[in-house]
Amino acid sequence: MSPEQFNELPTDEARKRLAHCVALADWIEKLVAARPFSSLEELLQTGDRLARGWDGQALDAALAAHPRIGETACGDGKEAALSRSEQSSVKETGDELKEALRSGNAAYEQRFGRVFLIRAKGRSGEEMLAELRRRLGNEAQREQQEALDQLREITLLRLRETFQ
Ligand code: 2AL
Repeated sequence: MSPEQFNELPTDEARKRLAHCVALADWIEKLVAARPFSSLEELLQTGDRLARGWDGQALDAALAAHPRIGETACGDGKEAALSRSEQSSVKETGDELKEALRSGNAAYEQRFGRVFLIRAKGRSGEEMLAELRRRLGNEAQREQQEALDQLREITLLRLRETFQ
């Protein structure tokens, strides 16, 4: 789909075309309402600007669509397929790393009360484990901001792919 085609869609259809980017109806609504876009860059910048308004509540709501790092997303939806492709680097890693991610995820959930979120695309399993361990040392407010930044990166990657 091109930005021009997106501009022309009925509101409901336009919402559906963004549904896999993030499980936040408000962000989708605002991006659809911001049409028409004169370029892909403008569309992406608007998506980014809107995502910078997310808070802790938005983070908790959106996490529902992000399986743990190292756990294959089930389901045949577009979102699950995206998640599997984003996390493909972990699939090829060894059992030791998978186990380290599993116990790191558990420690993170105990410490912060939500799933560890990281933009997986472009990162190896080792890199994600190192980030998980580093972020476990964050103070809660700082970690919430890092998680929100990661959520924004994932969403913008998915948005970009929607228009290719
Ligand atoms: C994910 C996911 O499914 N894709 C991605 O980039 N990150 N999950 C997660 N817990 O961070």
